[in-house]
Amino acid sequence: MPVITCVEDLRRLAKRRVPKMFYDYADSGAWTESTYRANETDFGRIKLRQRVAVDMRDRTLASTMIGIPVAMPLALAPTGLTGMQHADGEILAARAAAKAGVPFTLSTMSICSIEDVAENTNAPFWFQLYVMRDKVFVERLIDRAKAAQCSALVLTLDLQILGQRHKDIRNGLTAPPRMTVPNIINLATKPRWCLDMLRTKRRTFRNIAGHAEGVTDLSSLSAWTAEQFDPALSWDDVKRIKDRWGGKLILKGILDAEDAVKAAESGADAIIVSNHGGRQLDGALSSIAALPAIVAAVGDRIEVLMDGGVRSGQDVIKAVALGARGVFIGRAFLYGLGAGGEAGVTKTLEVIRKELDITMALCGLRDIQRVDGNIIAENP
Ligand code: FMN
Repeated sequence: MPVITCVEDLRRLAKRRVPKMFYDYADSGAWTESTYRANETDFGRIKLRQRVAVDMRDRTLASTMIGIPVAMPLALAPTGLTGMQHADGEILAARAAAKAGVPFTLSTMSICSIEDVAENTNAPFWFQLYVMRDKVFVERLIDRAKAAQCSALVLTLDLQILGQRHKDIRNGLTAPPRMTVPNIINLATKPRWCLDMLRTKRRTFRNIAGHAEGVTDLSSLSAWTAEQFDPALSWDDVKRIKDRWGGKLILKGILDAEDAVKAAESGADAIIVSNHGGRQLDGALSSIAALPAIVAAVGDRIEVLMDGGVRSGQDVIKAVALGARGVFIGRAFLYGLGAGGEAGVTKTLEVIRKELDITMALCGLRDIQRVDGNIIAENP
């Protein structure tokens, strides 16, 4: 792998190695992408206080998320089609996360199934659930996550209806997918990706294929998937799912303080302040901008986590300073995966860890669990 010093280096490398339709799927947001961009740029507006002549020896990044020890306050976010950034992507990312001591979250819409990841890794992972119209399928999925001993369920609430991304429509990444001539020509320029893909048997939504009623082939699979997100999702569904699961529950996709209050009342263990990486409501607040009001509303009642735009250790520390117990990274690890498989995800995590450690020291702190709003500089 060439010299990598930051997540942006991995992004550039992934862009060269991953077929355009799948690279674009990761590196895009809804419509004008204004929220997608704001997720990143709003972090840049927050400035840190530089401190000097304080003892910076013996630093620690260790913390907990939902009571689970983590080597740094960061987890891998659930991302659909991860096995298309790199063959067996979910297994490779889960292994890299386990080595780094941080949680990996498997998406409902993953290529590798719950069982694939459980059989090919040896650390517990978290499972992300979408609420589908097919209640029997959802219940079975919860039971499968339990059987695989997933240590938390991440229930995503901000996808009752699919947002739209221009790039996916143009690239033919729709249901059913369209194999356009430019796609085929582009694939021919990615021989390594194609070879890896030919070597694996995991090339479809394996949580769904063979498990959902009436899904027998690729075309019935894509038709089923397209119409399954449940527009009638309610807080009663959250309760029903919580009861069936019975373990640690995280509610993902909260961006509004009123919803955060309802989430806290639901008895979940944590919420993730998130706009789905700018992929759903274009024009919504960035996650980091939404975080302080949500922490003020429910921070004393429920653990608050966040995701969206985290690309560096500085971003992690800013989110923690504004009240997040931890963050999730989506694209940052997908770029690593596309750039270099498991080694690439490891690189993402090493880069962010190093940046977080140095930033914490330069802010005059040795323990990540003591980071608070004091490290944020007032804007002049
Ligand atoms: N969130 C889910 O809850 N389930 C998914 O299946 C899912 N798929 C995603 C696929 C891609 C390619 C991306 C980029 C995000 C996806 N998300 C999904 C949202 C992420 O979990 C997370 O909220 C987002 O990526 C955070 O923003 P970031 O990419 O800027 O770190």
